Amino acid sequence: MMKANRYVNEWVDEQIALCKPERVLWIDGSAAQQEALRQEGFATGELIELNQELLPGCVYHRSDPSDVARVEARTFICCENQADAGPTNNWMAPDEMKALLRPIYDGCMAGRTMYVLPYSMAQLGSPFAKYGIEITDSIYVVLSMCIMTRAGDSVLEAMGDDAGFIKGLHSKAQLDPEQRYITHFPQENLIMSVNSGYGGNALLGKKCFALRIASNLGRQEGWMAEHMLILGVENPQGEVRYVCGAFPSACGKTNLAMLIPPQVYRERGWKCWCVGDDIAWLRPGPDGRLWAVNPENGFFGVAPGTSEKTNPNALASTKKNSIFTNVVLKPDGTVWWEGLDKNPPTDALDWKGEPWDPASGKPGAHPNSRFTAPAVNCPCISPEFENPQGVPISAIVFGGRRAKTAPLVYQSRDWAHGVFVGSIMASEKTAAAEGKVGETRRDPMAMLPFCGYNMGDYWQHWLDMAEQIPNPPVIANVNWFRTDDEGHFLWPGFGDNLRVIEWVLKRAFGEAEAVESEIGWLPRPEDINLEGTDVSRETLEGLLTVDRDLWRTECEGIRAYYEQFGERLPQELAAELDSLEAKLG
Ligand code: GTP
Ligand code: SPV
Ligand code: MN
Repeated sequence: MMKANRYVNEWVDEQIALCKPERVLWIDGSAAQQEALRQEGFATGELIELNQELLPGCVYHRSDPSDVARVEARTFICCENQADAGPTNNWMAPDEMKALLRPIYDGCMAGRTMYVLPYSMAQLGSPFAKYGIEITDSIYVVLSMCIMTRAGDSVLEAMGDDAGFIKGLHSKAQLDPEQRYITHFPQENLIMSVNSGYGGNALLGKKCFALRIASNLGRQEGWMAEHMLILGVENPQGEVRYVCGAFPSACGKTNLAMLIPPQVYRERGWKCWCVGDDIAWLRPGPDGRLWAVNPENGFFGVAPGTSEKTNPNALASTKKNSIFTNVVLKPDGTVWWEGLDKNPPTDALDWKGEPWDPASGKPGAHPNSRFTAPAVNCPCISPEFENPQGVPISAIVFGGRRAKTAPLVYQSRDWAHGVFVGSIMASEKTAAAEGKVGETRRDPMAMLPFCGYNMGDYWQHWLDMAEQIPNPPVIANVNWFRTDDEGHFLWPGFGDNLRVIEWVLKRAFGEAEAVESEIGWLPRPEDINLEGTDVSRETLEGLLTVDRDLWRTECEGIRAYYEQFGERLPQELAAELDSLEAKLG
């Protein structure tokens, strides 16, 4: 067992004194220890073993029915000044929050084991890498973090005598929704999460560290932490170009990241490579381009809708050493969810563990049920996935679910206009967070729930980055979710999204045409390859229209949204909005 440095030990000792566990176990990252934890989880019922012939190394977990998604209303940024958290974050003063949390944590691990988990976000030793310690009382969290990050002794070794690790204290406590808090102290690199055991609330390396804390670090240190997938697109000449994509939760990042080219593309030699499906850390490189790594080591993907047809690479990733949460459990020890196939099982248990009748009309899997799968399992994982320097980014696409307003794709005129395009993103709400599904909300850069400081300052940071990247990626907006008057999607989506990405990447290299519109550059219909689809030219023309009336209304919404940022709204963005309104007349 590797010895932790004294800063780590001191902090862990303080948490032991607070949480009063019966015992403490340091996670070393070994397969033997993980197996022992699995066995313990089976014994306590925290985990259920799945069919080891069909799903070797896989386990099943149900979270508490009150604990199935991120809780944005109970997520806080605790910095000294409320203005620094900004109007879009919940805020409490650090001392006040700590005083509130102390009695909740006091003795919360009595009779339980405290697990101390050293982990790295990004490849160990990479210039991007940052280290963390997560303390937790959940075996499910430990095993999930062992998939999602690089964890164990090797991290303590890489940390050496450094005091600069990110501290994360997590306890399931009583899973009491009334006492649930997901809190961040950016000035202390500290995360405290209590009374939840699920997803982004509890796997502290993911949204809490790699986005909310890391966005603060990035601002201080001159880089960016973003809610983005990273996709490598190899053209028939064998050249691989990389694109990042920021879409809100449950809006298609995992699907685009693991895309399989349409048949006509495959026949010509196109290939796609997944570098990351949820988070990108981006730094300016010595060549003036922006370089990205995926700081994670696995996928925490939405299960419903994942199928052999929509995302075979994601499905293949889950076939071994994976965890399934809140899906349907079949009597043969395998799993099912809505959209997997057209044969809902009979005699199965639903996500709550109750006998499930597919004819009941109730979903068997929770809409935010997920798989946790190692990145190495993914058939299309990029050969550059482990590259400590990351990959050079040629394009950034923003996108959301917009039934009407946003066209299939448009390109920004330059970096500042691209920042504007990201800042005005909006999307219809999904099941990935608590609250009403379907309502449109503004979600700038898909970072609304994840930006760890004032969103106005964050936009300024984006604008300022331009100075460090003389050779910036092009920025575009995409929308796979435009519908006809009956609510049917007009664009086939999934693999066919490559047709749009191809145009965006060609624009980045000056290889494709575009026409100017009020909102930015649009492809001409002939610039999007429709070969092998049943999308008509007329449908595509419809997908590329910009409805001036809708956009005028949109501008009113943007103006109202911008207003809440007051002085923190960058001048350049205010000017972009004025200019858009002027163009629309
Ligand atoms: P998080 O993990 O929550 O950040 O989500 P994500 O952005 O990775 O979303 P994901 O790829 O898991 O997709 C969520 C849902 O969107 C699934 O139900 C998909 O089937 C659906 N979806 C993804 N891509 C497309 C698309 O191109 N068209 C349509 N119509 N649906 C899509
Ligand atoms: C998201 O909601 O964007 C996710 C899932 O990726 S969670 O880890 O719960 O944040
Ligand atoms: Mn996400």
